[in-house]
Amino acid sequence: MAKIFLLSSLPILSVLFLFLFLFPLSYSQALPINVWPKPTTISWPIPRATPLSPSFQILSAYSQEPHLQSAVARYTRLLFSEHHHPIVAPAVNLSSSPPLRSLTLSISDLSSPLQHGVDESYSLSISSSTGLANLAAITVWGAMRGLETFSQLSWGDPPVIAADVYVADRPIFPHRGVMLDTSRNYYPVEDIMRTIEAMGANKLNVFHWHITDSHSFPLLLPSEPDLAEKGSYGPDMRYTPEDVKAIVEFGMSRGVRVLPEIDAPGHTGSWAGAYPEIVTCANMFWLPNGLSNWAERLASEPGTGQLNPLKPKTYQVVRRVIHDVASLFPEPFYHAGGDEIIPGCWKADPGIQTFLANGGTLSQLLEVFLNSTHPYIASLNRTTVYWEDVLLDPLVKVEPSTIPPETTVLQTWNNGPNNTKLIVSAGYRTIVSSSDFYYLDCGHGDFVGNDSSYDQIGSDRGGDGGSWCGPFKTWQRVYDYDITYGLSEDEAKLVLGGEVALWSEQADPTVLDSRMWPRASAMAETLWSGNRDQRGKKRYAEATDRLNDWRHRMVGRGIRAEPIQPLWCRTHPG
Ligand code: CP6
Repeated sequence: MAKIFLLSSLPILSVLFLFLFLFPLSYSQALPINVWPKPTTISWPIPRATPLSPSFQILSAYSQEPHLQSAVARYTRLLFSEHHHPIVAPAVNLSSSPPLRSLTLSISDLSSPLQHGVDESYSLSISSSTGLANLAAITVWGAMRGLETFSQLSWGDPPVIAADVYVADRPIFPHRGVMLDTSRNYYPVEDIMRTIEAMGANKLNVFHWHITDSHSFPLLLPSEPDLAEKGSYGPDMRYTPEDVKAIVEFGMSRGVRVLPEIDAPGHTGSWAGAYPEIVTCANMFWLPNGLSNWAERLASEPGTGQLNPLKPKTYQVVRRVIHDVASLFPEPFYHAGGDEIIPGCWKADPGIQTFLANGGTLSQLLEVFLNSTHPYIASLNRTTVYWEDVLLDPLVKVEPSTIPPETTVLQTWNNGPNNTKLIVSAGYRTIVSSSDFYYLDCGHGDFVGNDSSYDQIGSDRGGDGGSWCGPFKTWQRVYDYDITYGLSEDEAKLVLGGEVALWSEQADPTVLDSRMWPRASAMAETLWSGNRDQRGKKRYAEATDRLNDWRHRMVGRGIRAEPIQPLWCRTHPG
């Protein structure tokens, strides 16, 4: 009986054996190679390295694709640069095979444009016996992801590369973004480009550019030049159409879309320099106890200025702005803002007072604005992205028919997973940037006592008359966040991805890199391949060493990412 039992359960036992002994070996033990974000599958049966031949070449038959060619040239340089290394070289032996001579690219669909949902998968194999490596991808953009992985499999000077590795990789979420606010403080073009460069290296693919706000309007538009001329911080703090073209091109060469946001109708105080007649409460400032004039102003934020939905002139200006932005940015998503309408700001206008006295509501006011702008944006073949407020803010939320789900994406920010659920259960696609996890600006000296003293002192980030978004988000907190938490499978399908946000009340180029990196890298991995190991456990310990090495590599590439640990932790591993 016992014998029969043993015999019949032999297959089960052997599976159990495999599971208990081999599984932990192959999965829980960190490979000595560090790639960030971790590929979906990577196998390296015998950890060994092979030198890159001094005549090593990336072979691409696609010279007609200039963005790919620029990536090939960039990665070839990077592989042989002395600055691109993990903190400690992986402790592996050199293989006895000849050096690696080439990496050959093969791409099946050269014409897929860089847009939402484009295929970013790739597979990569490095064979030491033949001295050849191959990178296969469906699209140019997938090939760029594979080139990045290839570069991270290499280290040393002269360089070696992991031998006999096989990688098959693709992202979980199609939208993996970084938002940068260039209105509160100005960022020169080179800082934006450096950020996009780092994004590509982290396999992030959407640069959400919050270009304008109440503080400044730095975008020079051909049909509405007065907005920047009167609304920017100065002539040398404007983005010209040539700057925009250069940034968009730079993004294409890194597989990063540039998604513009012109926030309206709220957050438009800066439009009043050119058009005071279409902006309500333009000379008033938002404090928690009500609107205030300049003399009483204590906080560092103008807070508001709102476009007047009842003035026909508003739509002449807004449409020209939308038209120009759509012709400058090829991106099929257009972010139209729609956040944080402050009722008191609209109520400061006599025309709006009459509208409300006659039974009109604030929601109807916002509907008037959206009904006159959303169809226009759609007519330019753009999907409109709004902040969640247009659906969720009880004071101004609009009829869903005003924002049809087919042409609308809603970006959540205010209240974590519950808001995400409200958005997707109403049938909208969503981008998650919950401030509790993904707002990177918060927590640097913004809380200085109880609420009222905080507002009086006014040395804070000044946000919105007292909103407080501390404490500082650690990389672990960013990494830990599951953006589809609490959603059904069908609801989760409407989550396009996520964005970390760097609002700039207390950020400018001097702190850009360290505020952004490596915390944005943490989200990059969670959205690319998840934050759990093969057994479903959160992979902090393993991720810490890898992120530490990745941060070091980023610094080598000119990104001043902040440290997450002392060097000692990698030079004296446990
Ligand atoms: N500016 C704009 C902001 C914020 C938003 N929109 C913001 C609100 C709360 C916090 C941080 C930033 N500064 N235009 C919200 C989308 Cl905590």
